[in-house]
Amino acid sequence: MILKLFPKRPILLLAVSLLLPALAPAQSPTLVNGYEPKWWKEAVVYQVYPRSFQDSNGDGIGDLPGITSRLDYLQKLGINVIWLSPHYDSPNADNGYDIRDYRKVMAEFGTMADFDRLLAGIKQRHMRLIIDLVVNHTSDEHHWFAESRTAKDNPYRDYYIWREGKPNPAAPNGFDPPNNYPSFFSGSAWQFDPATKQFYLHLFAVKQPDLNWDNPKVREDVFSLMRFWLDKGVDGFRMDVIPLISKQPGLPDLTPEQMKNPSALWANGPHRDEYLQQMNREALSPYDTMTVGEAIGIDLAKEPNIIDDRRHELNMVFNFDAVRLNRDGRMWKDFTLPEIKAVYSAHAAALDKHSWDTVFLSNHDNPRLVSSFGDTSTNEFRIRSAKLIETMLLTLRGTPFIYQGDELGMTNYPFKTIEDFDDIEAKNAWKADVLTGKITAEAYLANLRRTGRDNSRTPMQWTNGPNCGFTAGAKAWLQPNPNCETINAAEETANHDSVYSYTQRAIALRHAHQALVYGDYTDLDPTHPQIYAYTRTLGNERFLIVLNYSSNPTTYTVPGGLKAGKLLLGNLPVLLKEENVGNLKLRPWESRIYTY
Ligand code: ISL
Ligand code: CA
Repeated sequence: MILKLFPKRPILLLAVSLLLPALAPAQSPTLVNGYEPKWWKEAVVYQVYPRSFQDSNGDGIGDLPGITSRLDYLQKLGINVIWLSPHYDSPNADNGYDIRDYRKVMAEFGTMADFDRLLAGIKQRHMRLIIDLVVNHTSDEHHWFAESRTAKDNPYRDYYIWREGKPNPAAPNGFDPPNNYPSFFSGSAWQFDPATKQFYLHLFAVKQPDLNWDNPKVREDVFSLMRFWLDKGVDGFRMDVIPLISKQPGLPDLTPEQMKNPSALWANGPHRDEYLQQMNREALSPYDTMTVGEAIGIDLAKEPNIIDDRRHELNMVFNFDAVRLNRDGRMWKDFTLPEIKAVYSAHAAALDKHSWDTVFLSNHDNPRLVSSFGDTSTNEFRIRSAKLIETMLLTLRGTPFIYQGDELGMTNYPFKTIEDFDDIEAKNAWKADVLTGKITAEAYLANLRRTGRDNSRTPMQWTNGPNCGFTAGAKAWLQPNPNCETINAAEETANHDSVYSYTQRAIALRHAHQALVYGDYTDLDPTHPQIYAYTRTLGNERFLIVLNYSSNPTTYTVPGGLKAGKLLLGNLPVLLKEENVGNLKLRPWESRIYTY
């Protein structure tokens, strides 16, 4: 058509063909059920904790070549995106969440060439990689901080948050901290630094000083290191405690009310959204990225401020309402199925089609999924409940995240003494609470065995061999769980009825049906104490998911006269007569996905 217009003028023709697209209004994407389709909405994400995934050189510490050697295993599972917990140079005060050099790979994990090989291997298998962006704080060994602490007029001084202490002759060093902020890892959030006789802020460990994001140079340096990894071909970021970056002006003391949940204040600073929009503009928008923020302190109702796609900040966040249902502060607390269902109903109500959700019940900061939300009273119930929970995660609305080992039904570890633990959060609290007599050692350990982060950090269980096949070396950095005797990838990848093989089938089902991604979600029976029954519908694609979240059998009548149609996937063999019926005979921890 255009040729007819300009027969004799090729240059003009070329110019017009280049210009026209720019002139034509941007094609609005074809929405699916009102959602803008995106690869990261259709993805299933798998979190790798590199220290515990696979050791390749026998030093007992997982590493990047180890992960590369297991990419076929992940591809076969069917996952689309790998979230790699921090791989950067770090003195490991908090296992990598304390970064010394953002452009260098941790020596224990390998070299930059190892990283490039890992990334290439992931791309070859049509998967993607997001890395962990830890920029609320750095390591105190990062050269920015090493410079900053030398002198008050050092050009990097304002990269961190330094304040005068309150004179108090009785206090160590003669000063009390600038305010009453507590650290997440026990004690004050302020550390006195003798060199300049001032305190610096560290909301986490003493070796994790908080960056001052109000300093535009800090933001520029962060955006530049993000571009460094995006230019390498990384597909996005999981952002560590990112809402905490905008501090309260004047840093006044917390009120007694605020002291009950400081995150709620710290996560809602005055410049948070401005800085995230600047980050999106200057570091993310030039690339096709996925971003997920770790939104501690953000109420569900406020999440759209960060994830509504019209605000150009982040794609999604981790909300902790579900995963921390079994916690009251640090203490374990029992929970009920209606409480779980209430979380997802609240999410469905709070997040419209411009605000995409995440679905997860495990990560490297929480105890093992099946031990916390399933039933490990028998091996059979461990397997069934692990499959049931994967069914739930893979059919609810939002991008599902699987943590390494969940696909095997790995459990908590039988920790005995405090010496068995590695986690700084656990060790600091032991000093702060047990050694000061606030809580007995027995009570503390009993709770930690159920809630401790190290439960998820024990090495991946590849075989029933020495060190569970995690390392050919004599000793792993953290003891592998002896139950790899029965729970291991080698056995499960060869067993059609294993948690691994079932999870593979559930992921394949999600990939095959857009309704399980973009479909409307309806909880059919929110108050039922034992059954979780919900639908996902998109046009004439209609799915009914029924989960018997209990160790007791039951006969369940699907509400609203709804008939369960064809069975697509069950975690137990199901007799034909259980299709096209309204009454379902459900065994303990049985899950079924039907059309209807
Ligand atoms: O909830 C917690 C504190 O009580 C933690 O488990 C956790 O510290 C919090 O969720 C923030 O986690 C992130 O930042 C931490 C790091 O230790 C965690 O591993 C990371 O996920 C500091 O970087
Ligand atoms: Ca190693």
